[in-house]
Amino acid sequence: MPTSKHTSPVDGAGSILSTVSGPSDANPPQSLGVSNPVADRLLDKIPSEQQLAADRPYNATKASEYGDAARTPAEGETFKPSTHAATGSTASEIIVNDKVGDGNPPEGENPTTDPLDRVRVDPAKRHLTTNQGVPVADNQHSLKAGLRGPTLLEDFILREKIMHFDHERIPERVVHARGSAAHGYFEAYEDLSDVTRAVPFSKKGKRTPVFVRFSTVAGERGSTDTARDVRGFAVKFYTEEGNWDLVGNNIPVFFIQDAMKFPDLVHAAKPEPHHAMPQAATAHDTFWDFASLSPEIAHMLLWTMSDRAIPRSYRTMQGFGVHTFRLVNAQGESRFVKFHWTPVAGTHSLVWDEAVRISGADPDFHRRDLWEAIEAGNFPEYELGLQIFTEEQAAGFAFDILDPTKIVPEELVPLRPVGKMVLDRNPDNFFAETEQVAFCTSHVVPGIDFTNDPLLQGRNFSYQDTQLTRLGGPNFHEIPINSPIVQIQNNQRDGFHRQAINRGRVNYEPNSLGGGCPFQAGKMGFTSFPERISEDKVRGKPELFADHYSQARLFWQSQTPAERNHIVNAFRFELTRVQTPAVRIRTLALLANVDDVLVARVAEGLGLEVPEPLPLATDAPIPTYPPSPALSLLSRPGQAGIKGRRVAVLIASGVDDKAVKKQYASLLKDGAVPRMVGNMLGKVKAADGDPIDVEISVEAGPSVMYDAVIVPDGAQAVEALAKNAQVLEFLREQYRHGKPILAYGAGSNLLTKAMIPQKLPDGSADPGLVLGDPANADLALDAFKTALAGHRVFARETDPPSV
Ligand code: HDE
Repeated sequence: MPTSKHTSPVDGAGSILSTVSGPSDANPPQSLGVSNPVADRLLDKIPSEQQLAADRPYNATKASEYGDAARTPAEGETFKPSTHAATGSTASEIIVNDKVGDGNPPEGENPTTDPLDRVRVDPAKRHLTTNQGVPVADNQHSLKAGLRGPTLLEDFILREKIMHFDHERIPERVVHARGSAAHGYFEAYEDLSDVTRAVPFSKKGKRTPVFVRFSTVAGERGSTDTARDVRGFAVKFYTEEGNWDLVGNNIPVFFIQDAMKFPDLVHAAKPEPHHAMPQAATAHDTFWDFASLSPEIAHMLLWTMSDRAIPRSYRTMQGFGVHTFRLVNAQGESRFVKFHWTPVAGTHSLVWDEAVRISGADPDFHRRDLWEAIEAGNFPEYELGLQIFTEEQAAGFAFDILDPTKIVPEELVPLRPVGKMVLDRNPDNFFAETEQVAFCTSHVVPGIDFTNDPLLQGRNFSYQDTQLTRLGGPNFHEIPINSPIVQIQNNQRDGFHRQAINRGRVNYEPNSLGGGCPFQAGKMGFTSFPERISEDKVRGKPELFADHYSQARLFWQSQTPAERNHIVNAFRFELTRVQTPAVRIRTLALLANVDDVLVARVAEGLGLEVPEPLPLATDAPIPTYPPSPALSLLSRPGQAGIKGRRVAVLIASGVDDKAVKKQYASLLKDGAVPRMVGNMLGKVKAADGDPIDVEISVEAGPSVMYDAVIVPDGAQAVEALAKNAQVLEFLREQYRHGKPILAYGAGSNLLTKAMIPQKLPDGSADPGLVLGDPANADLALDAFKTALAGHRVFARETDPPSV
């Protein structure tokens, strides 16, 4: 044992002033000879740091890392330094200036996780600067050698501005490139701690901030919102135990059963590689070639050819976690769970002809709708429902719960409503938030765990990996929208765009020089559910995955007649655009395994015979299911009434202004969004009273922008409107797309001119066509509102359309 002890108060001071070597064992010096605040802190720092190391003679938790003991990880040991200086990087950290701060280094703090306000930038009363903060005198001109001379390389202001502009784009997401997002919160209805320790469910009324991004899958960043496609429904919960990302879709199943097939699926669905067409569409040969050779896709195809793939709004579509996940409680008990989001506004979709026209009229249709709804305080709401079931229940199902092409029918495991999500704030900046948000299925929190669904397992790699390229490095968690609301503390360091300035020299664990911090959390931390596995290492799929058709059939049989018609039409449309006859026939052979009527109708639409069905992948008996009404879009009309519905009020000179304004105000009062639509902008002269401002022309806001239309009374107005073929087309489209139409008095002449039938094709009364008596205007308006709340009149549809 070294025994040397200093006798003079400065003995050993030189070692404290050095960064290499020192006495073997010594009392610390009492003085460094000089005295100033930094040296005084150094005099405290080094001995205190050395004491910290001495306080930890060995790693006491080491033994707990082995065998059964490792199942419950021990909390790391920590040691309190005698001075705060001990764990600092430098004694000079107390020096104060405007850049380094107040000289009072925060203990146990990571301000990169503070609320977003810390990075919201507002230029009020500020002059322009460069990125180095240099005031910019002239933002109009580059620096030239003479007014007519060449631009000088010296112009650092121009170069910085152009350089930044040149690099404004980042790679778009390889899938789900087109999206829109909003902030909000999730509020729990009840305490679910009996089934999960996940904090968002820990007590009734608990609110957790969320950021939600909705997206299409196949289209590029600037593609249309209303393409036929699956919609992403990704929710980031900012919990007190870290971020939980529930990265779901608006359809509860998926195309494939193993992550290995994802690149093939996406290549087949994206524009064909030789000519890069078509954009945002599966209606082309390569998709259907792949699909018809991958019969596990059958169930998903039924969903994507249904109206689910053309939602009316992000506010009116469901969301699903798709995979089976686990819930784990504080006792370590696990149950399986499926996540369902159900829109309070009901599930409503577009019709295909309308979706196609919207793509031209307003490719931002869904983005605009979400933005406008939130700006108006009409906050989109979704109820979260859980299907919770045990391993024993799962073992009794006719399908494998690890197969992402299967649902758990609600008749088998009902939905348990557990909370509500409200989206109540638009982002400040699309790029900083919506574009830079990074969802990863591997972001889970204690209480939520994975299953062995082979798609989910692959996703857990993919999402983190893709951010490296998209967001430029491993520090994407520091981008403000991605940082959690709780501390990030670990020994990960450096990399592109690192923002945290880690204090101290300790960047490893275990350590003694940092007092053991940050230490492992032990049982309060995330522990994986210890599922027992004893199997051969293989490539392959479980046998039940080989049933490709029973749930596709269940879906088809659960649809209303109108929904079935739409599915047939969608197959017909997509396969008509396909050019290779063999691909069409093979797809029919696939559908022949789903339903005889379905395949016969699609075949007829293609001018083909129904071929022999594709061979089945299994001899095992195929399960049958009773129809599930919950699978029809019409089973969830919602509770929003006419809130958020857009109504065109057609006007022209001669309109009865009092009546029109009254209808307008009444719709507004019920939360609808009326607009005065005319031949062109400007004022129209009313029959009596004040002129009315046209808000938008039929040209700029065609029929597909509205959920319904009101045609006013007034012979002169009707005559003016009737002269505009766009108005007549407007009304015909309203009719064709099943939308409620209210015509007062002479307004019905406009309907006649547009050749709109007054009865349904089967001769019965049309509930969406209200011919109002101007003398009894309120009665008609009420009938119109009821029709509007009911969304559409599918009974008008004929194939081909008669209007
Ligand atoms: Fe994704 N998916 N995915 N996916 N996915 C991505 O991650 C991937 C799958 C979903 O708004 C990418 O950050 C693989 C199913 C949504 O930012 C990428 C597989 C479901 C979003 C990726 C799947 C989804 C993505 C692209 C099969 C529904 C958008 C950019 C193994 C449950 C999230 C990114 C947002 C995005 C990979 C299958 C939903 C490439 C490998 C199943 C909502 O990592």
